[in-house]
Amino acid sequence: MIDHPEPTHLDDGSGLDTDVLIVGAGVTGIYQLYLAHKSGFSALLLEAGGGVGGTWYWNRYPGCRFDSESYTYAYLFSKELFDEWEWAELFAEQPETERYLNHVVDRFDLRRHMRFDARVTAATYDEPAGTWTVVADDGSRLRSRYLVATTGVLSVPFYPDLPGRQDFRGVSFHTGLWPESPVEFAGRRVAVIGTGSSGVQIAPVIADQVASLTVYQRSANWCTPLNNAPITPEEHRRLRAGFEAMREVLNTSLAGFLHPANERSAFDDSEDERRVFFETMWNSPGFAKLSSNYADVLFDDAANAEWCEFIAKKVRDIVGDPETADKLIPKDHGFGEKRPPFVTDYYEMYNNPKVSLIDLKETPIVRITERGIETTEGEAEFDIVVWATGFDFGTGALLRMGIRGRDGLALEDHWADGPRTFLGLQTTGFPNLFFPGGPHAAAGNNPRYNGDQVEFITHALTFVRDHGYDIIEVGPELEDEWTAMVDRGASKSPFGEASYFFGTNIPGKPRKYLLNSGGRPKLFKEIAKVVANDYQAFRLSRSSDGGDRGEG
Ligand code: NA7
Repeated sequence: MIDHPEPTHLDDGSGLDTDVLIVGAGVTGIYQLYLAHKSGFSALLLEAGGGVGGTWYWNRYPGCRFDSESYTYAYLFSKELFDEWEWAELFAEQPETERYLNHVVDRFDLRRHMRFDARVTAATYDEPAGTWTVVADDGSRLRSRYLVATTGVLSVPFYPDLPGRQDFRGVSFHTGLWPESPVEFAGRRVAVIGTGSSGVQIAPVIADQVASLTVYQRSANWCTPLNNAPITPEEHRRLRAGFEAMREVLNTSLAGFLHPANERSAFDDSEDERRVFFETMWNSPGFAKLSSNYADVLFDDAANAEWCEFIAKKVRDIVGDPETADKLIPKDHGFGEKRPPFVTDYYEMYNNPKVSLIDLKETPIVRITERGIETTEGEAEFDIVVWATGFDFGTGALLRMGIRGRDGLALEDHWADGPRTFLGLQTTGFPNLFFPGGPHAAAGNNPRYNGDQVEFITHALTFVRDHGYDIIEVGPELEDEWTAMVDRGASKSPFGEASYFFGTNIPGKPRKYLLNSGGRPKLFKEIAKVVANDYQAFRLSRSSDGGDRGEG
C-alpha cells in the first residue's frame, strides 16, 4: 500500500509544511498523529515501511504474536474503538494486530496524513527558525516546527557478523524484516538461528511443514507457556462492561498489565505450597509469571532458583531426549535476568524427529557457506536460514536517522557513551525533538508508557503554543539528573548485563542500561511535577525574538 499525500503547506506565512512531523507508523506514532490532530496541530507522518504497523508490519514471520494480553496492548483512548474491535485471542497473532492498527488509522481518518515507503535519512535543526528540515529517501523534504521520532525500540534488526553470510545460495530472512509474500516452508530444510522470543515463536509453527528444522541456540532461555486462548463472546461482554475499571488499572499500574502483584515471598510457603503455586504460575497467561509470581522471585537468588528448578523439571518432563532437554535449560542466568520468551509447543517440538538442536556453546558457527551453516562439527545444508538474532535495542533507529541539533551536533556524538534524556523523550541540544517510546522511559507493556509520553508531549506542545512560545528544549541539568537516575537504577533492575536492555548484544555499543528502573511511577511523578510547575523544567522560547524564559 503506497500513499503519497502532498504536504499541506501551512497557510500561516511560516513556510512550514506541518506543525508536527512524526516518524514511524507503529503503535506510538499512530497515537501521536491522532492526538496532534485532535489538539489542533497539523501533523504528517513518514514511515519507512509500505504500510501501517511498525513492529507489527515488519515482524510478520509465522507465529509472531503478542505476549501482552491483546486488549491491554490496544488503544484505550476511545471506548467506541474498544467496543467495536473484538480480539479473537487473548494474545493476538501479527495479522490481527496489523488489521487492528489499519482499522484505527482508517476509523480516525489518519491515513491521508501518512506517507509510506519514506525512510528518513536526515533531520536537521534550523537555527534561529527553531524548525526541523527532514529528508526521506522517497524524495520528501519537509519543514516542521516539531519532530517526533516514534521509531521504536526493536526496529533495527541485528545480523551477527559471521563470515560468509552473503555467500548463502538458499533464501534467508530476518524475523524483523519478514517479506509480505508467504514463505514456502513445505519440504524445505530450515535453520533457525537464535532462541529469543522470535526464534522460539517461529520454530514450532513451521516444524510440521518443513523437511527438517535445525535450531541453532547460543544461549538457552527460560521459556514458559504463553497459555493463549480464544476470547469468548461472554468474555467480550465482560471486558466492555469493565472497560473503565480496566483502563484505570492499565493507566496507573507499574508495568501496564492487569496481573495483580503478589505480596507473598517464596519462602513464606512450604515446599508443597510452592509447588502448587508454581503450577498455577506455569498455567497462567504470559507476563503473569513475572507480575504475579512471588514478590521476591526476581530479586532473591534462592527464590529465583526454586522457580528455575520448577521450570527445568517441566522441560525434562516434556522433552523426551535427556541430552536435548539439558541443553534447553539455561545454566548462565536466572529467570527474568533476560526478557523471558513465552511459548506454545516449543519444548514439545523437540520430540518431533524432524527437529534438532545445535548448542553453539559446544559447537560454535564457524561460517555461513553457499550451502548452509558450518560449525566446528562440520557443515549442514539448508534451503532456508531464518535469522532470529534480535535488534539494536532502544537507540538503534534514532542513531541512524542523521539527526543534527544545535550547531550541527550529531545525536550519535551526543550519545556516544549511551543515551542521555529527560523523561526518556527529549535530549539537550535538540530543541523541538521528541522520541516517545525510545530509551530511558519505563518497562513493561510498551503502548501504555509510550502512550503516557505521547499524551505528555501533546500537552507540552499545547502549553507552548497557548503561551506564545514555539521552541521547547530541556537543559543539561535535568538531562543529567534523569540519565544518572537511569544509570543508578541499573543495579536495581532484575535484568542482568547479558540482556539486550544493556546493549550487550550489539558489538561496540556502550554498555548502558536503556530502561528506567523507576518505571511508570517515576515517569508519572516527574511529569506531574513538570506540569504543576508550568513547564519551567524546560526552556521555552520564541523563534522570532529568541526570548528565553529560563530553566527550572
Ligand atoms: P533477542 O531476544 O535479542 O534474541 C536474539 C537471539 O539471537 C538470542 O538467542 C541470541 O543469543 C541469538 N544470537 C545473537 N547473535 C548470535 C550469534 N552470533 N550466533 C548465534 N546466535 C546469536 O531477539 P528476538 O527477536 O528473539 O526478540 C526481541 C524482542 O522482540 C523480544 O524481547 C520481544 O520483546 C519481542 P544470545 O542469547 O545472545 O546468546
